[in-house]
Amino acid sequence: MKMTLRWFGSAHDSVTLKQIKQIPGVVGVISTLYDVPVGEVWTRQQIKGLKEEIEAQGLELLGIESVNIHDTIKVGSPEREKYIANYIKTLEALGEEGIQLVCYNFMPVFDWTRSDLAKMREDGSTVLSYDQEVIDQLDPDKIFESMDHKSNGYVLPGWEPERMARIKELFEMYKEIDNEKLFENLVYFLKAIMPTCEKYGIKMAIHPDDPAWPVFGLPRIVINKENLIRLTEAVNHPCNGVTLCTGSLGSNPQNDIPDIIRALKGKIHFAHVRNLKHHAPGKFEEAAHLSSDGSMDMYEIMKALYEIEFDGPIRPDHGRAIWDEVSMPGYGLYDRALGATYLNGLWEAIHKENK
Ligand code: DNO
Repeated sequence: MKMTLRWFGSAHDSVTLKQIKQIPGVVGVISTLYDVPVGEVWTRQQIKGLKEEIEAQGLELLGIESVNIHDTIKVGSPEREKYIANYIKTLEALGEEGIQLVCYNFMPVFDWTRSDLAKMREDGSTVLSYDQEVIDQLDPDKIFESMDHKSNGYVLPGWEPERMARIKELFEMYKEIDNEKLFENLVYFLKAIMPTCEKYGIKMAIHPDDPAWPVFGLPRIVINKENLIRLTEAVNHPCNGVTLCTGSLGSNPQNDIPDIIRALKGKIHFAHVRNLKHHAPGKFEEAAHLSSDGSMDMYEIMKALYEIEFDGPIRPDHGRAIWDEVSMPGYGLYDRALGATYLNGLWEAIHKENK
């Protein structure tokens, strides 16, 4: 595996490439063109600029998270053809620049959802948390405000203000869309882009829905082993794969993560590894990466990745806000650096045990 950190670009991230370079064992970053609106074509020039900035600090750009999918593709309206054509142009530009991993999600309207971005823990650190009862009280129109309010002034990934301003319209678009329709539209999209992915060796890695169940009555399909396998079989191509996100899939304790990893051998192109603490069904908070701080066995997760010979990029995921750091919630330097080091430690031990 290749240890990486997510980086939002110098205009949007509180963390610098120089700091990332100093985390032992981190060889690259996963980044994006944060300012390009969803659906627009990325140019080679823009991608080259990003790549060169990263390489100048001795790091590699090991993948994109995310090239987001336009809502017309998700709902399958006639305008999707234009946006699929744009997506293909973006993939071509990425391919020409040698980028071979694209993470994306197929969640309607909202990307990841949390009820609190700064839940105070006993030790004074704060974490992102989720409580279905709180979400159920919220008007979906208002959730952007409540998320934005606690974002420390950063634009949250997937919560772009220009999309959120159209939230009513977005909900309207999904009125007729159920799980099956959404799945069909996903398959349609993947089939359309696979020839381009094949040409450039670009691996598409779908990110699971977070949390792994329907929110605000919107359909959600990337939520468990069965659905992930169904998707990899529906478009059975080496470029069609998964971002194994332990935190998203693990929001539902029924999901046995090591078992999902083994079942998806060869289909996991990217891994997000983090821990959660479950309080009750539908209620959890994010934790430090360490197994004993949350509900997941991180050793078993890393062991399963080792066993399937996972060799793609991996990254620690959301960290706690600690040591007075102010950053985009979940994306500070300190706790993610601790996470990367811990995951590297587990990997080294597993590797030596297996020699
Ligand atoms: C949140 C992230 C998501 C993820 C996208 C992938 O912190 O896990 O925004 O990057 O869903 O497209």
